[in-house]
Amino acid sequence: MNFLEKLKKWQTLINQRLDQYLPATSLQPVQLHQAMHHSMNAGGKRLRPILALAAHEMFPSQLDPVPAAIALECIHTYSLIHDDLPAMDDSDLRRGVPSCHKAFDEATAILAGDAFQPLAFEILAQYYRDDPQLGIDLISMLSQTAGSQKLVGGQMQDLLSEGNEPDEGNLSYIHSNKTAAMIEVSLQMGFRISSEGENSEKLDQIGKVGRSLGLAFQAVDDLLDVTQTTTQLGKDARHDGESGKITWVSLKGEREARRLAAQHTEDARQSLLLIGGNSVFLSELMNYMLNREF
Ligand code: GRG
Repeated sequence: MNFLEKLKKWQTLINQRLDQYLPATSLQPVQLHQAMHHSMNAGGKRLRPILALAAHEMFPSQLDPVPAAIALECIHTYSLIHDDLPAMDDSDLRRGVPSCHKAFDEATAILAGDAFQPLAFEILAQYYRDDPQLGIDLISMLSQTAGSQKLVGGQMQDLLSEGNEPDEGNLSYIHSNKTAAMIEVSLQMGFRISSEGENSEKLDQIGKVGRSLGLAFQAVDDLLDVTQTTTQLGKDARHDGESGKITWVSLKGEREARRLAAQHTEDARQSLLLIGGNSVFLSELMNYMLNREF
């Protein structure tokens, strides 16, 4: 199986298994569950779950990494739903379909995002209960990442910075926390479930891979915002500039943003080499993420 076939296979696996973990749309309140399904099934790339599966594959274990992968996608999807709200990024389009508050209404979108958060932790508690230490570690890793000093903190700082003078230190803080933290924890959670998961040095090292990869991912995201169309992206193009957001492109220009993306990807690759194991797919995934067009 080549890289793209395997990527597709894993995307399909995640999409199929997701149905098992999400409350059915027939359950009360139907509108809330429909809103959750609307955003979750709108066609995301499932990169964070796939990063978790790829990190697990480096030193495979008998344990199933898919529930952890799905917990990650729950937190990611909540963050997208809330990011699109009028009080935040005010985006009408996400994953090629109307954003949750457009398809439903603001209150429903807030609640759908809210509901994804406990769902993520419930999935981890349920599916790793036979290994309580593993379950607690996974819950701890994901809750720290989703919290006020990482994902939520990065988002807060991003909102506070709109329209401000560009500041490189501030931009690094935002990107490290709003974007890279979730990529880092995706690799770390997948790795924690692997047979080397209790090796704290290697767990730190895969975190380093994730930080570099996350910064590369954000630089590519900034570039795509100015080079691609709304149809290609499935979300509003040129949105960053219009909302006065500071990005690597607005701060340093397209050329430098491209150089940074390549440099961070190379840093991630060098860090990955130090871990060993089967990193063939993860290494190809890094290239794919660097060269992605949406
Ligand atoms: C609301 C707490 C809170 C956080 C929001 C996700 C986020 C933080 C903001 C979205 C805006 C943005 C451009 C973030 C950085 C890059 C990013 C997370 C892009 C979206 O991820 P993809 O491309 O999306 O993996 P899909 O739809 O494929 O899952």
